[in-house]
Amino acid sequence: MVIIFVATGSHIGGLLTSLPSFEQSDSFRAILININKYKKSPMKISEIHIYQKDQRIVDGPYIMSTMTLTSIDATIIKVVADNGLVGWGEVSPLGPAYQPQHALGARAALCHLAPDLIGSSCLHPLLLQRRMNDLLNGHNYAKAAIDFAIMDLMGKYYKVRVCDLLGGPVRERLPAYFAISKGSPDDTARKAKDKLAQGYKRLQIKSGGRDVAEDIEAIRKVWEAVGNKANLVVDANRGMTGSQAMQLSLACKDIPFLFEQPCNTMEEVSNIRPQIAHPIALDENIEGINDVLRAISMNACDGFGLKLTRVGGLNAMATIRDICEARGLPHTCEDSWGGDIVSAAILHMGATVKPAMLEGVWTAGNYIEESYDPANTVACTDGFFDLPTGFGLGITPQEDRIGHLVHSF
Ligand code: 0XW
Ligand code: MG
Repeated sequence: MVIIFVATGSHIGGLLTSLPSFEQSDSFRAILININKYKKSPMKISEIHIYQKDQRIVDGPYIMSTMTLTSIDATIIKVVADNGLVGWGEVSPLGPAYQPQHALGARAALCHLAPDLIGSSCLHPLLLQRRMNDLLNGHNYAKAAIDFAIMDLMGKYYKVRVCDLLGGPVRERLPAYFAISKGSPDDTARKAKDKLAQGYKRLQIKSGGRDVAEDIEAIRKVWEAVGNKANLVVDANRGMTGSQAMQLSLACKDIPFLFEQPCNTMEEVSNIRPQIAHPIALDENIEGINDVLRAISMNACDGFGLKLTRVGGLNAMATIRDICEARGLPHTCEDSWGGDIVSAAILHMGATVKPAMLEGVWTAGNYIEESYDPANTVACTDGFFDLPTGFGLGITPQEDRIGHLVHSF
């Protein structure tokens, strides 16, 4: 006679005392313990630790149309699960004025969320996202840090990489692009030539916030320097009026480039779109899934510059990725700034994007003086990034490299 028991952990003890002798033997206990081992016990959040780190900008300052930066205030989070596994997250807003994201705001939001997240499952990112939305409206950028850490934990738990959890990588090497900090036309052209020689096939020229004639001269000199050996992007970071953007585009209509976020609002950009000579990508206007749907409904652009933390993290970005693929809208995978943790998340996301849809990936690695995990640092070689190989994000930050602990829950 075969007795088949399906016992949960909590009933094993009682069951054993009431069973005939064999069933009270060590061999039967070993079988039950094995069953219990394979029962997917939910992994729960047991601790959340928040670190603050100042990231000095190497070769700075970093100059865009609306600001000049010399250092970034980064927030790193360490989420410890009840089985001892650790997941890492990070958010590094590009200063307090770039967008409605602020380092102090990120830490305030995380301090608000953390106590209620203790005890939550680490295996259900969608449920966690909804829980966070119930607790705090908006603040996608702060919630993204939690999202990164949970995906990191899930990967470690299931012994897979984050890109596997996001649908699977289409490649192991990701094409990078280089953003040239705003400078003189000659300096910009020299840097463009230098970066092309280093293997970058997509070059972003910063414009706006100065006389349009100087922007036009910089674009012309870059075109003379690199020609069509690289895909050119002119990124105004919202710093132009519609008339300035039209003037620039029409003055350079013989030069192919993608015009990124020329004006401040989606309405201004969609107004000029029919009158200019270049395809348009929206960047700063995209702060979540709904903004992508609004841009599509307004027929406002031809693609996007997508920042992982701004839109809410990896899972939100995966939804946007699929919408863009369905509508043939190429995009980047990037973030405003960030160290190895953000960079790894960018690569894992970028690896799942259909190649024809990926404009390129960007990380702040070139501008950051020390990595969180020197053994697995995310680095660009010959214009490409190698996808991390370890489980989860594949990054193991060293605690003496992630700044100082500011809050623990
Ligand atoms: C080039 N970036 C990704 C770096 C800075 O965050 C700005 C941003 C952009 O595209 O504007
Ligand atoms: Mg941009």
